[in-house]
Amino acid sequence: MKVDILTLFPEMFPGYLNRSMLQRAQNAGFLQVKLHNIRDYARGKHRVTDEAPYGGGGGMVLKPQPLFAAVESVLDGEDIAFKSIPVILLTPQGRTFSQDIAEELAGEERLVLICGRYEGVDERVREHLATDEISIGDYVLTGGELAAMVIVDAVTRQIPGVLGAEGAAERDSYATGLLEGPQYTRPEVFRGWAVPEVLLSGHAARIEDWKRQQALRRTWRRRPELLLKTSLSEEDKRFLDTLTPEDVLKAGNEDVPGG
Ligand code: 6GU
Repeated sequence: MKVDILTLFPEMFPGYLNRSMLQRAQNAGFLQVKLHNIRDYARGKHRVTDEAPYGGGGGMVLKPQPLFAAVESVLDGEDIAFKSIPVILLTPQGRTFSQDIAEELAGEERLVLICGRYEGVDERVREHLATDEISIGDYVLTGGELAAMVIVDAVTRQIPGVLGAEGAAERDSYATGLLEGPQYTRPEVFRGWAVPEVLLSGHAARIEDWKRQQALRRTWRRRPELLLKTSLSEEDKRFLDTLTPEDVLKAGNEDVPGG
């Protein structure tokens, strides 16, 4: 996949993108990221990229000209005319990013991501340049740069072959539709807190059942609405039936963050 990122701050990206899984994905040819400084496409001696809004109201608005010029330089006219390549404006007003959207975008050969600034982007960019608008959640960020990195990360994990262990992406929280249950590593006892005995039993089937039940319990306690959207076996349902509201109270909400 080839991703072009249009931003006023290209220097924000390499520290995240050129490490770990994203670095390996690029070295192995699964991912190619090109950063484009919007300012390079602005006209005039001062290369102005934003100006005060018409009608007042304060703040600054990204001008359409540098953004259109940048996209037109990155894509050819046909791609733009036929909207064959997603041009995604990152803005708090966009549709909320999710694992489903990550999977959808992983099917594309190319993406163009435009990092907006929080004060605004000229409406003609939305109407006549962007093919999609995405937000990463209900809070306000200073700009779309973090959102672009979030999207590149989540999408790259979905590209077949990127994750080493076969099926690792399928096992992720949200991909299974359940939250992941607890995990432990060495030592067996840390400051008096022991690893659950079943995990040391070497009994593969019992361990798998336990992990599934832990994931079901944690999802039921923290994000019960996810259970309505995922596919559950008869065994899953029987296990969930054993969980009661009292069970949560008795557990002192140990499974709820801050609970
Ligand atoms: Cl994509 N941009 C900004 N500025 N704030 C956000 C966002 C994007 N997603 C959530 N908050």
